[in-house]
Amino acid sequence: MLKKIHHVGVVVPSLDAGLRFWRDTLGLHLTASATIEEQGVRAALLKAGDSEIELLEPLDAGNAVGKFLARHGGGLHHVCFQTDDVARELEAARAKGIQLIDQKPRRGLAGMICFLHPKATRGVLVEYAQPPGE
Ligand code: CMX
Repeated sequence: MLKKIHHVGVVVPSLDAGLRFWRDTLGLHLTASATIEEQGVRAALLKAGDSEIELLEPLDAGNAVGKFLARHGGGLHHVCFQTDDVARELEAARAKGIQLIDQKPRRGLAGMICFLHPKATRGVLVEYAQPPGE
């Protein structure tokens, strides 16, 4: 079951500059940050009530997030739904013929995650996440 919006992903040119606005100006609490080499990003999660904002800085201008930054100058990148069983949600999406990016869940900053292709949703990149402890 998709329980709630876990986070909204936002691409920023620089994580430090992003934190200056989202953490220091808006006052959101930083809960986690990491470099995720296999995704080619530095990422940070900031708590906003029951949900979070995930800031993403590309490590390389040529990767997918780097191309997004070059094309749009940053901004809203994806929406992530929380689930208690990411593998089951991924199988359900596959069974419905939804175009997938990930064929199986993998580890991300928000726990075990997978992505659906934006072409399947008419332009919105969707992530499912099963946080640790779910
Ligand atoms: N939202 C909506 N559409 C997007 C998009 C996004 N965030 N990023 C790219 N697209 C669209 C482009 O507009 C383009 O559309 P058209 O073909 O209509 O022009 C198409 O996808 C291809 O764009 P691209 O720049 O050539 O990008 P790629 O195909 O290399 O990659 C995507 C696109 C979605 C497959 C890739 O971004 C991906 O695999 N994303 C999932 C992983 C990810 O985003 N990781 C970072 C976050 C990590 C984390 O949260 O842990």
